[in-house]
Amino acid sequence: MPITNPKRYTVTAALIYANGPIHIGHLAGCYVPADIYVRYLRASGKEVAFISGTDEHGVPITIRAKKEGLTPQQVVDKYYTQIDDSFKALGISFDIYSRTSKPVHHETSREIFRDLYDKGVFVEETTEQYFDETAQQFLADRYIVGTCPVCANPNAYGDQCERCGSTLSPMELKDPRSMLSGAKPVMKATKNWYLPLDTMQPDIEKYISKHPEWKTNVAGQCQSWLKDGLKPRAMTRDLDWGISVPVEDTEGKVLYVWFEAPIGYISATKDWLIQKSGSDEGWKKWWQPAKEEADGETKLVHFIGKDNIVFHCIIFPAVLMAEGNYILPDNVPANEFMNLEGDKISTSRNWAVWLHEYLQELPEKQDVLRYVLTANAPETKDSEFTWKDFQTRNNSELVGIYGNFINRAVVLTHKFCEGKVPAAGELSELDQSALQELTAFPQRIGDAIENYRFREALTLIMDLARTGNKYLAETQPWHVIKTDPARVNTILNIALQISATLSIVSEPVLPFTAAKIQEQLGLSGQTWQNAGKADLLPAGQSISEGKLLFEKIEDHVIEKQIQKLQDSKKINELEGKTVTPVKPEIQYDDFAKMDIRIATIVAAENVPKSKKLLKLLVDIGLEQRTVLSGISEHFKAEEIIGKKVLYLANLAPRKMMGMESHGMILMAEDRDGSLSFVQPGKEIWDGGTVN
Ligand code: B3M
Ligand code: ZN
Repeated sequence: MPITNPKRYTVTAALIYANGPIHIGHLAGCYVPADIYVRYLRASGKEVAFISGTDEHGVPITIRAKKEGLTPQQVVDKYYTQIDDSFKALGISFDIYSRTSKPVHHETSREIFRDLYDKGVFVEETTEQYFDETAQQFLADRYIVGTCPVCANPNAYGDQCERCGSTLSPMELKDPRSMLSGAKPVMKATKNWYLPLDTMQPDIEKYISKHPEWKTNVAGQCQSWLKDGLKPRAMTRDLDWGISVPVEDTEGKVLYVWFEAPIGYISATKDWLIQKSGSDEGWKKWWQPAKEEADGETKLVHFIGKDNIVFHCIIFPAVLMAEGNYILPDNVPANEFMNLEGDKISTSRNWAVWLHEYLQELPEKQDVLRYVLTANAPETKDSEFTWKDFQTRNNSELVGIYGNFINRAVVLTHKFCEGKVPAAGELSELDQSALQELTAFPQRIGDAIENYRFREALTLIMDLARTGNKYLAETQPWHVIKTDPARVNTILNIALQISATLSIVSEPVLPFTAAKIQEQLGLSGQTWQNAGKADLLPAGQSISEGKLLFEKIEDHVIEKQIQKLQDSKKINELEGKTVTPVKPEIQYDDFAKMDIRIATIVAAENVPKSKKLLKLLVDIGLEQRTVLSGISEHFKAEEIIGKKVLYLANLAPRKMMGMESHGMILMAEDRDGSLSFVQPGKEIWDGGTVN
């Protein structure tokens, strides 16, 4: 059962690898929802620690270093700064953005490892692993390349083939070689320490069964791991970048990155306190059960993307349970993935919207991005970001509904009430029902956020803005002013009170906008509990005219972004990152059925009314045949007469544009989509066969 009335919240957001910049997938999957949750808790007066930082160890870092020609330390320094800066600029309000390279993290991880080691939790095991004799190093899966058993890609990794997407193990690769030296790796025995998840399974099952409230996508992944049966997992690895193992004779080994990275949340909490007050005193209340009832309970919530579920729901809790002094995650509201313009987001293919670039190219639009990512959050299934949708949501929702309402309330106050909050008079039925609706919103929005339904919360926020617009449309102060100015005072008072509440309840999603509105309205120090009240703004208070909250986004802005993505696609094609996978295996007999031979094009002409087809006459030795070929966008008829080609002679005839086409000319297609005839390397007579 979830903790229902916690005294405080420890909220974490994944410690992303410091090996590349942040993109919208990370934001939608983890950081924006986490920030909404935390901002809501703070507004509700809750005690919260919002913890995150970078994960600076593991193979992803060393691989990146090799690629960029930097040391691992240079890589993590470079990306830590970039990531930290761009999160800040987007208004992600971490209490601490720490790093797993900090001494406090090394110490904390080593302590916990040593504690489990001393308690005899780990199982020591010697296994055979690939070893590079030239580099004198054991090879992590990612450091082994070879031929993919599925698609024959000669550069598949030991854990995955990036061409066909297959998950692999190093032993499956054909012709394995080391990425470090190019040498053929040999098998060598190595000793490591394993967390016996198999024997811990009953305890883990018990823990998970206490949380029927977890999201179905999260519970589903846990169940499938449990059903397959948990296996012992090595908590030390043969690698030279990471945290040294606090046990004798373990040179060349480090702590498994997924053992220590989640401990990073604990060390980051200590780092936060150290930075605040010079000592880590008090860290325990965020991580350990209360000693006395009066200390109250702490609710631990991990925000992550779906690829990290097993580590946060099974492995990290197993470590914490084995240690024994810690609270366990109360919820892990992981999101699914966000796709981009019809394709999976991919760093290596540069198919992403990068946060640092967004902030530069679309300045002052942090809230627009936060809004769109929340409206399309992949909460229950994968979702999709498109620039067109981004534009529509901005123009018709943020400008058309939200901005429009606030703007009208403020402008009308200046026009009719000298820029001061007018006093409300007697309330009509319409006024009363608008105020009644207003009162209910904060609680409904809060409930949605507390239950990790951020899309629903945003819909409700926009419904409140719609309520405001509807109220103005129905009360029509711009007409009423001519006959009943006192009535206008009441209407605008109510419109301004709605604006005030709207600013409070939308602050978690739109913090920059909420701050602007509150500055305009002269509203400060309000809590969630006050939201919905009809007297947030005292009569007589000055309202400043302010600027427009949102601007329309023009087509050319969006087109530039779409063009950028198209450019990446072209580069990928040229670099061969999108090669068509090999078709399923066939037998020689399948091939032998085809009659491919050399032929000469003896005549060619355009087919009237067809954009693509050329009508060709080919000499195949025995006879001349008519072939309709879809190549007129690539070749002019007169240029190709006399060309030798490969010709599939026994393809069943087909009717096209009222003519019969016999056989098929074989063409090769280049990366950019251009075509070429496939020609024999020497003069071969027409009718010569290809086998
Ligand atoms: N560094 C994976 C990632 O960056 C991993 C998360 C750790 S959370 C403790 O996606
Ligand atoms: Zn493959």
